[in-house]
Amino acid sequence: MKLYKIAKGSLLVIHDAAYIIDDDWDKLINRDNLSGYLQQIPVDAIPLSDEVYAEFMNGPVLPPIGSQEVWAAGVTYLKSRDARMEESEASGAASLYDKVYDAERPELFFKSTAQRVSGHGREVYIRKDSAWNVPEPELTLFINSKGNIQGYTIGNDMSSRSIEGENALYLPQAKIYEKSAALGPCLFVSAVPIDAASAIKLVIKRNDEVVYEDATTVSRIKRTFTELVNFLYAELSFPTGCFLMTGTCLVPPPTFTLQAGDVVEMTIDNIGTMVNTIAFNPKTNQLNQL
Ligand code: DO4
Ligand code: MG
Repeated sequence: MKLYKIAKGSLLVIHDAAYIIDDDWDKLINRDNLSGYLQQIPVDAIPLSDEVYAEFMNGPVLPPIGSQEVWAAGVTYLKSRDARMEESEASGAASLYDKVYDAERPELFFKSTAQRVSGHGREVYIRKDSAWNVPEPELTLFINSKGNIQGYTIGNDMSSRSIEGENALYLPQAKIYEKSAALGPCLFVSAVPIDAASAIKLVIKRNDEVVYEDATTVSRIKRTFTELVNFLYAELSFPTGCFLMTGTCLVPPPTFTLQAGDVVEMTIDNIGTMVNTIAFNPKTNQLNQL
């Protein structure tokens, strides 16, 4: 089942039929057994006609988030560990990434408030004070307030490799700025955990030409989702639930950096494709001293 957040409420797509749900988004998704609740919707509701459904799907889709915080896990795939060890060699921080990959405690960091999150079909930003920028496609969990995973979406954990590589203590600046996170296009809800064989694919286009393309599967993750959730919820409460990006498994080569106008397409089996265009924030100014 796919649950979309749209301007008029929520759109549920189940067994090739679509239904509008009127509930408040936070209330709708923050429940135990979300999949059981959604499965009951067709019993009382009338499906949308094909024309109305198509009209909704051609309109803007909002990121599937209400008031939740977005958190992220790091260095959960070998690819991320190796890329970060390489970029931080000069700063002397390479061993941090090596150690955290094997440690019992995972790397978890705050990524975004809901208001800074972008969505499918929208822009994400690169920093003007960063020379090396990449998107990070991440399977993202929606966890309810009780700590139970209720759904999955695609997360774009935009990152400045030059700022993080300069000094690991700059991580919040490399990761948290306006529109540095995107979620979408929908929440995939299932009674069983998402298939570990699900493929994650990243395509980056510049002037309509593919400049980077790669894919792998969720199964290559080092940690279990439960392990990540347990550490995140150990001393934090999330009254309306929380989104957790589970780490990147794809990193473009060191010679690659994003440019304004690039189009980033992230696809995860069962969830769909999220497309973002890269831009600079028109409201910020380059700092003179940099
Ligand atoms: O250690 C820094 C961030 C790691 C990260 O974002 C990732 O592995 O996806
Ligand atoms: Mg990441």
